Amino acid sequence: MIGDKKVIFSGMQPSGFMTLGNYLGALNNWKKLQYDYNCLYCIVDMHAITVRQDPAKFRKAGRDILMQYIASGLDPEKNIIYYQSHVPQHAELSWILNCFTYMGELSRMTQFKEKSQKHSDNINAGLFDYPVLMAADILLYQTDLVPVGEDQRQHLELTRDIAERFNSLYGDVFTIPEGYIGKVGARIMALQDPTKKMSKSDENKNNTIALMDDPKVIMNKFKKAITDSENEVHYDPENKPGVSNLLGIYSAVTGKTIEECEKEFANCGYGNFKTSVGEAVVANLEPIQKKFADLQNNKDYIESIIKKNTERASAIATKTLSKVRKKVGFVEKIR
Ligand code: AQP
Repeated sequence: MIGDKKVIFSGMQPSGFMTLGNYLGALNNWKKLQYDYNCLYCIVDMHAITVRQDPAKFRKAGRDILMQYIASGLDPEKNIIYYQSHVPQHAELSWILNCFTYMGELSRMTQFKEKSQKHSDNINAGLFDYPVLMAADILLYQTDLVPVGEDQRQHLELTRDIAERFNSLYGDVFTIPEGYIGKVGARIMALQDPTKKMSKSDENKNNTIALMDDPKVIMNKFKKAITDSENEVHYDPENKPGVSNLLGIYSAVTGKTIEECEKEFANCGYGNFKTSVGEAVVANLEPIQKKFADLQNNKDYIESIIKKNTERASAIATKTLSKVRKKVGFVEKIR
């Protein structure tokens, strides 16, 4: 708890340009949480270097994501919005927690197995250790709740195990976090291959809608989206993954139920359907794109936000870390 509100921690990797999937699946929900919780929304750049990044593109993506957080409606006064690499306590706690985590536990992590297959030329120790850094992110802020999708559930379980192990040795140091089960955010699939999720790092840009894509580009990508040969708009993710994905997107951006959307597009050919989905997305993103452009022209404001929020995050992180250092028996620092 901070004050009288529970703490929520979540983050996003600047591993590419933020997509409609990131927006509808994560940010859109984060926005709703900011009124009822004390939220930390981190840009997890240290996690992102577990796969190779081009430094110039990575820096730009990192800068943009912070502005996109704000442009999408996250209030930087209410929430703590900051870069993981600006608060070195993440790395420090991560090292300490490494010494309380077993190789066997990390070897069982599904994401590690998947990512090592995908990046078989670069199976680095950071990739293996990713869940411990994530545990440090969460435990540093005495987080109560972590909004996690299915793919991160195993990492949260490990975080809880590490925290319980540490607490059983040293007393109540860490809050044991729980998964935040809220309204499930839409899971958005790749436009050209609707059986896999839309991802920032996808090399085929026709698979993704970037939050900052030009309206013409967005319309074109929707026109090219894969559907099927039935020419009938109804929701059936198993047999009609392309159409169902487009319906899911339309429902998420308009706030209409899937049933309402199905009715709206009954007897409407796929061409018109795709155009309507594209137009709804363009309309939804327009105010975000406008706000983003304003923020880009306001460097001083952005810098002040970064400075203030790093200090706010550091203050909490320092408190937890001092306690941890004392508990494990490190000699006190002389100030
Ligand atoms: N397609 C998606 N639909 C719904 N939600 C999504 N998220 C990501 N893709 C979709 C949610 O966005 C947040 C970002 O998490 P992340 O940046 O830590 O990593 P990720 O989930 O691996 O996102 P990407 O875009 O797929 O990145 P890359 O390409 O680097 O792997 C999470 O809350 C996630 O659920």
